Amino acid sequence: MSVEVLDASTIHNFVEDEEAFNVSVADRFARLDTDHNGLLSFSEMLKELQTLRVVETHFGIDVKPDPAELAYVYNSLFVQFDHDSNGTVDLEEFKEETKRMMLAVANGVGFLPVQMVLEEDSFLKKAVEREYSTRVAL
Ligand SMILES: [Ca+2]
Ligand SMILES: [Ca+2]
Repeated sequence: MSVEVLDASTIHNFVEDEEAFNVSVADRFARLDTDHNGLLSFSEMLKELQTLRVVETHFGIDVKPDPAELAYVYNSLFVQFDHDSNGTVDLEEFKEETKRMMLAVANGVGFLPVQMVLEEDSFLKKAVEREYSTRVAL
């Protein structure tokens, strides 16, 4: 994990850069799809859902909720990804929902840069790395 400074435009630029975003998403999808059937089951998605850290960072309080509560949260997140409710998440659903969540984070962040603790390898971290690399290119 590392502490990075980001604002809404960091996230918007990343999501709107179709190529960079699609590559990151496809790459993550392939790694999560451990049985390589092109679909993510709930157990395959669980690892990704855990990195979202929705529960732990809710209201800025670092809490460890009980397992039943967590299972409920992960289930409802999975349902959010599974747009056609067929019990699995395909690449298109994964991409759409990841994008939606990133934009929701961007709305929450707003235009003032904020410091966030980011997991290595998270999409937000990729957004920050992308911004650094374009800055260097300029
Ligand atoms: Ca699979
Ligand atoms: Ca589905």
